[in-house]
Amino acid sequence: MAHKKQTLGEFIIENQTSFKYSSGELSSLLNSIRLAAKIVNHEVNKAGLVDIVGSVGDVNIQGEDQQKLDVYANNKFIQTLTNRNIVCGIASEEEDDFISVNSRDENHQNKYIVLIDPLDGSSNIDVNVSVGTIFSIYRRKTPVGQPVTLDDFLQKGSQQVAAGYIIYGTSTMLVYTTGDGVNGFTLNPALGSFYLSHPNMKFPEDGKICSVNEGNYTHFPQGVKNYIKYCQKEEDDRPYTFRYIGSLVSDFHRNMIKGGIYLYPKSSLLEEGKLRLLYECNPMAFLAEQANGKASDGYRRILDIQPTELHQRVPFICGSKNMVETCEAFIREVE
Ligand code: AHM
Ligand code: MG
Repeated sequence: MAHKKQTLGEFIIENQTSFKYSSGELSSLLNSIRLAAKIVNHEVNKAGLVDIVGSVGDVNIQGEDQQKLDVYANNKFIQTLTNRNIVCGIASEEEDDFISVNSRDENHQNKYIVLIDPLDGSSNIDVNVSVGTIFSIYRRKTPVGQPVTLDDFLQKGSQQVAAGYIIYGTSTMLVYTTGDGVNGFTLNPALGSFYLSHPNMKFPEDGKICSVNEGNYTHFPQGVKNYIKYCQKEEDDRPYTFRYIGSLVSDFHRNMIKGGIYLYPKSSLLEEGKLRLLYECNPMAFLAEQANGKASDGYRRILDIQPTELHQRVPFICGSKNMVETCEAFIREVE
């Protein structure tokens, strides 16, 4: 007999009590992300139809052109999170500084802070390739009653209470963890509801997919070059397949389902790599570990890194456990 599929809303409520700080606020916060995801999804789907793609003219803190949909997604998530009056602070990859949510939370009673990459992989929008939203949730460190400070945002990834992503792909999915495994929900656009479609997601321990921008090969450290050559060698179960979408969320999602490794190493062009520790690497690392995978900068567990600035970048190696460990071994062998 076919089972009625659980909606994301039902799942959040039913799992609320298993969450150690359960007070309903985290559920409410996750629900506001679910709402913003639907709104942004609607807009992303229209991107080819209306004149919404293209640079707005602004240049963000990373020195990149901002696309209109980035701005739209950024505003929608911030607006939705602020309106619900659950968060005390928000930091976004698209904002220079963190936002202290004073407008609603005058007495600074709210406990949660959110870090968000509202539209990751946005260079893929104008060519109809999947993009994503990445979010990361912490409890504040400063006592309730005081305004948030930078320290609230510079917490180690291991302190995350929840993290997830939305993938705007052939179908739209919301995948998240609250530290008790990873679950994936697919949006039924006709009904406007997310349904549990991928319960308890796990990376296979080994994989055969390697996702890396090989255009940067000559600039990679020797250990990374050696690992790439190893992946390409005809031996045992190799060569592996190389697949690179250029949208972290999509590459991660595919590798989690099929088994694979994603690499954005440091290079002579980008000394710290490209990806941001707080908005991209920490949430993906939390998801990876919750799904039996692994995430490292080549030497250290991503979740153990003490952040020193909001927009900090870090080399990122993430995916099936055995593949990440082999890659780390190649990197260590050289240095
Ligand atoms: P963005 O935040 O500007 O979109 O950049 C992050 C994206 C990742 O999603 C993707 O994996 C990577 O940048 C691709 O970078 P590159 O084009 O250098 O390979
Ligand atoms: Mg990004």
